[in-house]
Amino acid sequence: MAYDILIVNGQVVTATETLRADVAIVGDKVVEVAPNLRREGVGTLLDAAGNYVLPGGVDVHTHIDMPLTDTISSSDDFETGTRAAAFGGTTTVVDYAAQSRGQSLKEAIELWKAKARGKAVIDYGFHCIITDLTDSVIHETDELVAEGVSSFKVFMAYPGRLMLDDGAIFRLLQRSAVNGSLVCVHAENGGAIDVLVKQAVAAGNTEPKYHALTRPTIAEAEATGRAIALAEMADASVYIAHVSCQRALEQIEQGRMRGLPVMGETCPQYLFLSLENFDVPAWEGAKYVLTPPLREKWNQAKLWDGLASGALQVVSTDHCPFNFRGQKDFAGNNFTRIPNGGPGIENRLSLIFTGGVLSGRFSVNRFVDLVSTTPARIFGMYPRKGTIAAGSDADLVIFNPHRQYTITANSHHMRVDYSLYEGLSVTGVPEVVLSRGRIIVRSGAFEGVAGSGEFLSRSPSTALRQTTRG
Ligand code: DUC
Ligand code: ZN
Ligand code: ZN
Repeated sequence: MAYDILIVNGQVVTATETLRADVAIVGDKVVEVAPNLRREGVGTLLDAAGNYVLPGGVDVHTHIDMPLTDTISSSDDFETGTRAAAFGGTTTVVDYAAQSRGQSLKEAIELWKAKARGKAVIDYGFHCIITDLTDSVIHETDELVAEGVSSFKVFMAYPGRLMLDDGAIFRLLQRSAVNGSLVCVHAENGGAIDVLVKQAVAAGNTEPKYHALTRPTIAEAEATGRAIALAEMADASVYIAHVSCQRALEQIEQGRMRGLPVMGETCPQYLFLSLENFDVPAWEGAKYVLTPPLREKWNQAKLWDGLASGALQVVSTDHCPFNFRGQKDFAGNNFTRIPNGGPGIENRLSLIFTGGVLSGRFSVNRFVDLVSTTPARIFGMYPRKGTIAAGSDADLVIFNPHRQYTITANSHHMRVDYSLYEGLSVTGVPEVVLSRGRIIVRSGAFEGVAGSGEFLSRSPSTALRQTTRG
């Protein structure tokens, strides 16, 4: 059998090994990984000399084409957002489809499928955000798992809008233990935060930095601990989304030390940015209004340590872009009206490679584990996604670990008018990106096709408990 594509001369990196090997592709699958594979009759030969060959990145936390209000949606649609992901070496996203009050979960998923269909350039799955947990919604979670939507998100913040109370979260966790789904939690104490927000506004403290100052780390830590306790009572696994600070991380560490199947992700913004980013002229601070918020800088080192030690298992982006002009700056002089969220889907691999591997914090294998393998495992996509092995999808990145570049909004591909990392120099660039055996990015040019990405039906993760106790 002649190979359609053969990648030669590269160093193949997985979560567990680094080897000099060729990677052979037939159709949309990797068929062989071994040294010196036959070159006769090969369709396309890709020379990866001097480069790593990585499994495509798996970003399990994005908000693409997400309506925030009647008039504001996140600024990337599934074409622009997944194209930018591809430029950054990410070949799978799991986006958050949101249930509106009164809506069935299936309606939410159908709506998100319609947003992605015909547009996505890489494969995509969905988690479903539950904002209205009725008896019928509880039953519906079983059906969604059967249809490949095997994870849900709940909010402990935003009372009256998105928040579920502890009883509802507990019921969902109990059900997840039965149907094999995974509950992802936005852990912040919404009731206390809302009081702090009202007090800040009443005192005239309305600039963007007060968004961060009214959401203290203890509010995140308390909710993280409560989510873990609820999961323990329900005998369920739990996944803590977007961990931003040491105090919340401690709660995860303590849970895991007690043998509980607790998992946590962090995001590049919490590793590279801090409260110091609010030291900019007046309303430019709106760019950094994210939830959970940016923290005091010393937390960054603790989060990196958590990634190195295994206390945190995933780096996702929480890509939720809003333009500075026309979306973020529409809020007037009031932080409560600034759309929360920032762009990042394109920057994750370069940032984590630079800050993690090149800074000596962890190995290139741990890097692959954090940005690809473990997210694929936790969310029921492994080994189809997240590794390089015979039978896996040919989602691959030829990654140049030496090339340096400066992140700027002028040169990024996300449809948003600013970068959280403007002017930051990083090293590590995806030179060639393949999605299911098709070259979609090569030498800085896009070669993919809108609509070629497919919906990924994800399994309940049977390996979950072993994975997390390891
Ligand atoms: N939670 C998220 O996961 N993303 C954006 C804002 C939020 O509250
Ligand atoms: Zn959240
Ligand atoms: Zn999010």
